[in-house]
Amino acid sequence: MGFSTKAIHEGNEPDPTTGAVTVPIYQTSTYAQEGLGKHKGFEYARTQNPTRLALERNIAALEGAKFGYAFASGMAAIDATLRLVHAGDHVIVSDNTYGGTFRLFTRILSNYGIEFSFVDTSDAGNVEAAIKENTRMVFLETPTNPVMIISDLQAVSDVAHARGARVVCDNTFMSPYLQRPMEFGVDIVVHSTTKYLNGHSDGVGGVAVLSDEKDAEWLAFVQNSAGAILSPFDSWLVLRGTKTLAVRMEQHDKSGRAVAAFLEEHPKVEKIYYPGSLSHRQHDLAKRQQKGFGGMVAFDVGTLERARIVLETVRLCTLAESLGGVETLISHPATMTHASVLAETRQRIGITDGLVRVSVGLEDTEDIIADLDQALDGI
Ligand code: P1T
Repeated sequence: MGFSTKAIHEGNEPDPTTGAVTVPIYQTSTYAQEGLGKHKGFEYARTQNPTRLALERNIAALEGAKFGYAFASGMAAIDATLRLVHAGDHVIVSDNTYGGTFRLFTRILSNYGIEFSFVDTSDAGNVEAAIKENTRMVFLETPTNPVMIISDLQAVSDVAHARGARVVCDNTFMSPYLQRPMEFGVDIVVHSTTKYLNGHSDGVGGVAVLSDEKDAEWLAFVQNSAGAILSPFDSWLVLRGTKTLAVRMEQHDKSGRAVAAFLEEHPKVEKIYYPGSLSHRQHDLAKRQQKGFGGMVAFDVGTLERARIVLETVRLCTLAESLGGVETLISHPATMTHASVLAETRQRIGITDGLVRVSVGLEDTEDIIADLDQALDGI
């Protein structure tokens, strides 16, 4: 079955009671039971909900996983996934992740005896060198938010598995349409469904998918015990979103390439970050493990003042955090999404005060480019 067929049908069987072709929003907190221990597989809505279950099956199928668990946000999905490690365990993390991931690991989870090493995972050799006796997990984000560093999924998985560590990949920037990490050996894929999977900027959510039965059992236990579940309505919104994921990603990718090519030639732009560009040092690796390059483009205009002009002069693009929706969003990572990353780390990985990030939306490509052009003219 092809990707779009799965996206439209997996988990989306017509409703058994009415025949409704879209999965209903089961807005209920509990379910009537016929007798003690006798029920239809649904007892209480934190534990099971048919709308959420449909979404979990849908995204698991798209990533090529057996099991999926949906959470109240991308961060909740990442937090639940980290419950697979315990006090005394060591986790290796890409040194450029979404700022919220860095904050969760360094400010919260490190208080519970989990040790984190942040390394440049774009070189699998760095991962190998950082592995210790107690390393139980390698957490990758690829391409990274916002400077689009790529990690070699197969090489890192090989290195980690040789030492008995699981590999987790945050696949938010690509979506399963453009990259399926499990095909390269990754064990667990996490997403902020807030982004491309929902695709319409109208719901916050997250998901973790995996195939290992024991780990899946534990994640289900964590989902039910800690309770950071995705609501039925938000599950339904994401289910609706994934049906058009393929066509949306094709267009995000097409416009992303065009916007990157425009920015690369622009005299006011000092540097661009886009894996589809031949100037990206990992262009070949991106081509090997991704089906496209997507709609996320970052560019450096040199100073905070110049960045401010661009961010405040755009008319069509909206100055806002988040990404992956139908509308083009523009943001300033240093003060917005990555403000919680140490200043020294930000400088080292290229999140300078002059860096601007664009989530290229689904408006007409020439309108997006014209808007960026007039904003850059303001410099
Ligand atoms: O916002 P939430 O649904 O909790 O997802 C967190 C998250 C996780 N992983 C990646 C790669 C992300 O980009 C995010 C959220 N990112 C933004 C809000 C942003 O503007 O980059």
